Amino acid sequence: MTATPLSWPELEALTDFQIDTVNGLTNAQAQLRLFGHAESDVRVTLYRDNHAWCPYCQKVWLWLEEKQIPYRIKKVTMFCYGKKESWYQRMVPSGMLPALDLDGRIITESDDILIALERVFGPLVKGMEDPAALPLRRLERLLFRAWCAWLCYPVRSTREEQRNREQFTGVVDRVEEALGKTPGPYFLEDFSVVDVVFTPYIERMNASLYYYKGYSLREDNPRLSAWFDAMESRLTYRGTQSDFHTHAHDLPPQMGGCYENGEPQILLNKARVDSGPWAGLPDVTYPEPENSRAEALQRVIKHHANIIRVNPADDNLFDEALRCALTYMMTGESCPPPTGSDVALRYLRDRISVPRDMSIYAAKRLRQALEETAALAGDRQGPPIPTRHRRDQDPANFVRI
Ligand SMILES: N[C@@H](CCC(=O)N[C@@H](CS)C(=O)NCC(=O)O)C(=O)O
Repeated sequence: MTATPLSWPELEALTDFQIDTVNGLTNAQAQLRLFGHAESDVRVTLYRDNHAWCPYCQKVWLWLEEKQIPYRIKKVTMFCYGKKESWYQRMVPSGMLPALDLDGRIITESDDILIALERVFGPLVKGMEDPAALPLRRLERLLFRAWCAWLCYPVRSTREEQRNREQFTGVVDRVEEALGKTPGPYFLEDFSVVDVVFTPYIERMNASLYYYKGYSLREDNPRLSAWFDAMESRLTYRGTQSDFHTHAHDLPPQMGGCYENGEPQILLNKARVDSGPWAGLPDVTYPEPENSRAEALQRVIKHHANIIRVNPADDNLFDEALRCALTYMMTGESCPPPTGSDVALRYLRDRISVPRDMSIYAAKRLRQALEETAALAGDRQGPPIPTRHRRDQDPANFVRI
């Protein structure tokens, strides 16, 4: 069956998705988190990136969410996305994120931020400087360095590539061993600050190595796999969780480059991440929530004027094409978009950012609907995603109109 595109009001009638950003589940849109407290109880402001992507911000974010500390969120532009806000550079001259205002005192460096928060609000099960946490924190940095050495530098020979890979998997074996020392899935007896410290980069390693090296961290290592599953059982983590596509394309400018290794597996992996199907990728394994399509639809409707404005295509053409994709996503009926709209639909497909725009399953649904609708118009791809900067995502261009 084919359908004609629904109008915006008709689409709006198909979603009742709503979240309480302030007191509800962990989400990337909130500017205030109260967890049932009064606003006058807020002692903390977290300065973080607009894109809800910065790994060091995710660490502090997850900690605050787990401890349910009331806090405000102020979003700042990262250098590779656009111009850093001058008010922020006056406060933090390096412009680095995250920063935290705790009772009027500005703290930078994510580890120092967590230590300062622990002093006021108590540890997250164990303190950052607890003798049980310290060796694991060192192991996390070792893993991080081995990952950078493998991913972020060009190699001169396959031997060098192999050595880098072995150096990384050697540290992964030590992580597996550390996870094996406790009866449960976490690094210590219970979920703790140590899991929070490991989370941002393990998530980014899983995505980037799958995409650039054809290596599946989550699938190849049983204890890390169980650890990921345990993390995904936490609604806090789910709210901060990103997907393979977002990481694969946000990492290169931040890391100064990500280098492919030319293995046949990466061609398959890259095709999956870039063109789908997105369902079943090992970036998420908890069951898909029933409202993921309704979420994707609500998020697009809310920002549709801007989404259409920033798309390089003609506004009317893309308005109709986008409604075709959304109609298909919600009704399952194929809805042929206007001729020539394949590029415009794929431009958006390539620029859904998780969790900034929507949660991981909502993004998979939307990417899939955009791709399948684009395929009805043709096989032209959008302009390549830049690898040295992401000014195509400059927050200044998305200011509400
Ligand atoms: N050691 C710092 C590292 C923080 C860091 O590298 N932040 C990056 C983002 S991931 C940053 O703010 N870079 C400047 C920018 O991108 O604007 C920490 O732990 O907080």
